[in-house]
Amino acid sequence: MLLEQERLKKNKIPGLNTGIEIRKTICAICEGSSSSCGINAYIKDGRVIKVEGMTEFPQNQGTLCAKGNASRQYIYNKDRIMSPLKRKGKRGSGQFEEISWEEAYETIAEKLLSIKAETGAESVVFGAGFTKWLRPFAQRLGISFGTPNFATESSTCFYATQIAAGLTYGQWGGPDIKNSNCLMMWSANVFGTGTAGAKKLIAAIRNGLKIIEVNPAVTHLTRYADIHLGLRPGTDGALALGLANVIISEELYDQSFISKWTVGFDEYKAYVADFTPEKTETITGVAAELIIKAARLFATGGPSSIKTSASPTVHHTNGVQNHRALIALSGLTGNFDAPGGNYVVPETWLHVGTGVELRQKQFIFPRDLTDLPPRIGQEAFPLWSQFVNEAQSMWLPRQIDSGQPYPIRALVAFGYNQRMWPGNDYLIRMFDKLDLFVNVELFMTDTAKLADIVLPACTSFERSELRLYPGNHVILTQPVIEPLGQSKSDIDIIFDLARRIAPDDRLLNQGYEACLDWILEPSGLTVEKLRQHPSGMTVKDAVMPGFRKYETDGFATPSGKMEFSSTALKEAGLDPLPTYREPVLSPISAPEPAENYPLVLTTGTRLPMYMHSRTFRNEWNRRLHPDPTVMMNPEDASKRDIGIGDEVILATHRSQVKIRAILTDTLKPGIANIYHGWPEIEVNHLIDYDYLDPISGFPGFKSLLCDIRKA
Ligand SMILES: Nc1nc2c(c(=O)[nH]1)N[C@H]1C(S)=C(S)[C@@H](COP(=O)(O)OP(=O)(O)OC[C@H]3O[C@@H](n4cnc5c(=O)[nH]c(N)nc54)[C@H](O)[C@@H]3O)O[C@H]1N2
Ligand SMILES: Nc1nc2c(c(=O)[nH]1)N[C@H]1C(S)=C(S)[C@@H](COP(=O)(O)OP(=O)(O)OC[C@H]3O[C@@H](n4cnc5c(=O)[nH]c(N)nc54)[C@H](O)[C@@H]3O)O[C@H]1N2
Ligand SMILES: [Mo]
Repeated sequence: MLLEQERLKKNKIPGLNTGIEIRKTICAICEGSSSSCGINAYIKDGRVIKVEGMTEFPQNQGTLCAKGNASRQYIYNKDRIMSPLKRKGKRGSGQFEEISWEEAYETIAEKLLSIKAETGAESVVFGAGFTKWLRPFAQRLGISFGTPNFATESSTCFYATQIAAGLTYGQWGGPDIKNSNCLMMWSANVFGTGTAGAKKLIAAIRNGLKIIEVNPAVTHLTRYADIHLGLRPGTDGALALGLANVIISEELYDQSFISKWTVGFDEYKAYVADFTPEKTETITGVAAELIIKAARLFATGGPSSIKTSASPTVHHTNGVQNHRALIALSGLTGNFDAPGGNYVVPETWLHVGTGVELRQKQFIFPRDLTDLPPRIGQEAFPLWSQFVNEAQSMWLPRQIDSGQPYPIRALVAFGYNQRMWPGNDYLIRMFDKLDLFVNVELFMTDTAKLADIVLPACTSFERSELRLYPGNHVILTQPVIEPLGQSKSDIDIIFDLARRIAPDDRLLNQGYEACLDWILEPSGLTVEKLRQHPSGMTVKDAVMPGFRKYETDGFATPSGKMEFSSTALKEAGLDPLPTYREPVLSPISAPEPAENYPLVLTTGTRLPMYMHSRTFRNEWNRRLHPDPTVMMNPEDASKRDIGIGDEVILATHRSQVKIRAILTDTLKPGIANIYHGWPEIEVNHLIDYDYLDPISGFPGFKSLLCDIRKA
C-alpha cells in the first residue's frame, strides 16, 4: 500500500491518496490570438508540481510549447520580486529597500496627485510592455486620472498594420482558412511564433490548401509551400506591387468589385505598371518567373487569403506603405471579406475578434480622448493618433527630453522593458529626468533596476484573468496557487491605485468583478457563470458577422470604399498610393554606408523557446539555445574567414555586439539575421532611436546595414 502510494506520488498522479489536484489555468508567457494556451496545473501543498496542455481547450488541444512546459521555472524563478521595493542607491545600481504596500501606494499617489496639480495629469504616463491582459484596466485608470498617455509595446507591434488596414479598408480581417484554397503566408512564421495555430495550418495544408510563402528566409513552413518568395528584407512593398503588376496586366483582377467598391484604381494601375516582374526582381531579389507564378496562383487559384503578421512587414522605415501594398492584393482579387478570403471580425477583447459582444471600448474610454490634451507623438505622427487610441511610445524619450508640447514627469508602467526601443540607451538616459518611475514586474530586470519604485506582480497561475479566443471560447481563470511572497495580481494593483488617484471613477471603485460583469453584460455572460466553467466555455449562440459587410455598411474609410489611393494620406500631405520606398538604410538607398556595412540586417526573428526577454532565465529554454547568435550565409562567412560557431563582431554605424555565428543556407548571401532581447548583448544599440516610419512611428528593426567580422 505504501509502495503503491509512493509510486503514485512519484508519477504525480492526482487523487485523494496523493493529495495532488489538477486545477485549470492558462499560460500567459505569450499573449495573442494563437497563444495563451490552456494548462492543467498539478497542485500539491499549494505548489505547482507539474504542468500539461489542457486537452479540452480548443486553442491548444493538449499541446504546450517549450516555453509553457517550462512554466514552473518561470513561476518559481529566483529573480521573482517578492515585495514592494523603493530605490536606495543611484538609478540602475540595483539597490532597493523593502517597503510595505501601503507605503508604496501612498508614495505613488502623493507624487502623481502633486504632478497633476502642478503641470497637469498629462505629465503622467501609464504604460504596458508586451503584457496585454491588464491593459483595458490600466488604460481606464489613466483616463480617469486625466491623462491621455497610455504608452505600450504595441507602438512597435501590430498597430502599424492596423493603420495600413484602416487607411485602405477601414478594417482588416484574418484569413478564412477553412474556406480558402490558397494562402499567402506573408512572413507569419507560426511554427516559431504561434505553435497552437501551426497544427491547424498543417491540417489545412493536408486538406489541399496551397501555400505561397513570402519570407527572406527558408523556414519550417517552406517544405509545405508551393511557392517560396525569398525577398530582400524591407522590399515587401515592391514585391506586392510586382504581384499586382502581373495580376493587372494579365487582367486577373476582380473588375466588378473594383469598379463598384474602390477608389483610386486608375492611379494605382498607372503606378503599378512600373513594377514589371523584371524590375521587381532587381529590387527584391525574387526571380521574375516566381513572381508571375505566384501572382497567377493567388489570383486564379482562389478563394485566396493572406496571413499577415504583427511585425515583419511594418518594422521598416516604409512599413505602413509596404503593408498597404500587400493587403491591397486582397481587394484587387475580390477576396476581401469574402468566404475563403480575409474575413473581417471586429475585435471584441484584447485584439481578438469573436462573436461574443463585450463592452471593451466603452469600458476603456469613460471619456473621449479628444477631450484631453494631445498624446505623446501626436504631432509627429498625426495618422497614428487617428487610428490608434494610445500614445506613440517611440516618442516617449523625445518628449521627456524636449518637454514639448508639455513636460513628462512620471511613468507608471506594467512590465516595461527598455530593450524594446531602438537606441534604448537614449531612453535609459531619459529615465533620469523623471520625478517618478514605477515598474510593476515579475522579475528584477535591468529596467526594473532603473525604477524608483518596483511593485511585485504575479504570474497567470496566481491571478484571475479574462480571455476570449477565436471560435468564441471564453475563460475567466481563477488562481491555482496563492501569489508568491507579497506579489499581487496587476489588476489588484490597478484597483488599489484607482481608489487613491481616481476616486471619482465609480465603476472602477466597485472593484474588478463588478467591472467584469459590466464589460460582459451584452454577452449575457457573468463572472458567476464563467466561474462554473474552469476550462472555459464555448459560447454557442454567439453571432458571427456575415461576409461582404461592405455591401450594406460600406467601408469605414472617408470615401466609404476600399482606397487604393488614400484620402487621409493625401490630406496629411503624404503619398496617397501604397508607394514603394527603399528602407532608409539599404544597399541601394545608402551606398556610402553600405561600403563599410554591406550586409542587410534583420533583427527580431523569433526563436521558438524565447518570448522576447521573458524566458531566458528558464533553464530548460536557455539550454535549447544558450548563446546570442547571428545567422548568415556560408558564402558571406567564408569571405570573412568565419567558421561555424565562431565568435564574431556584428557592427552597424552606431554600435556593435559580440555574438556567435550560425552558418546557414536558409538565408541568401547578403543577409544577416539576429534575435532581439538578449540580456547580455545590446541589439537595439545597433539602431538609431529616430530610425522610424514617418506614418506610424514604428522602428525600422528589420532593414538595417551591418558588417560581421571575426572577433
Ligand atoms: N517564440 C516566440 N513567439 C512569439 C514571439 C517571441 O518573441 N517568441 N513574439 C510574438 C510577437 S510580439 C510577435 S510581433 C510575433 C511575430 O511573429 P512572426 O512575424 O510570425 O515572427 P518573426 O520571427 O518575428 O518574423 C517572421 C519572419 O519574418 C521574416 N522577416 C525578417 N525580415 C523580414 C522582412 O523585411 N520582410 C519580410 N516579409 N519578412 C521578414 C523572418 O525571416 C521570419 O521568418 O511573434 C509572437 N510570437
Ligand atoms: N530589435 C528589435 N526590437 C524589437 C523587436 C524586433 O523584432 N527587433 N520587436 C518588437 C516587438 S514586435 C515587441 S512585441 C517588443 C517586445 O516587447 P517587450 O515589452 O520588450 O516584451 P517582454 O520582454 O516580453 O515583456 C516586458 C516585461 O513584461 C514582464 N511581464 C511578463 N508578464 C507580466 C505580467 O503579467 N505583469 C507585469 N506587470 N509584467 C509582466 C516581463 O518580465 C518583461 O520584463 O519588442 C520590440 N522590439
Ligand atoms: Mo510584437
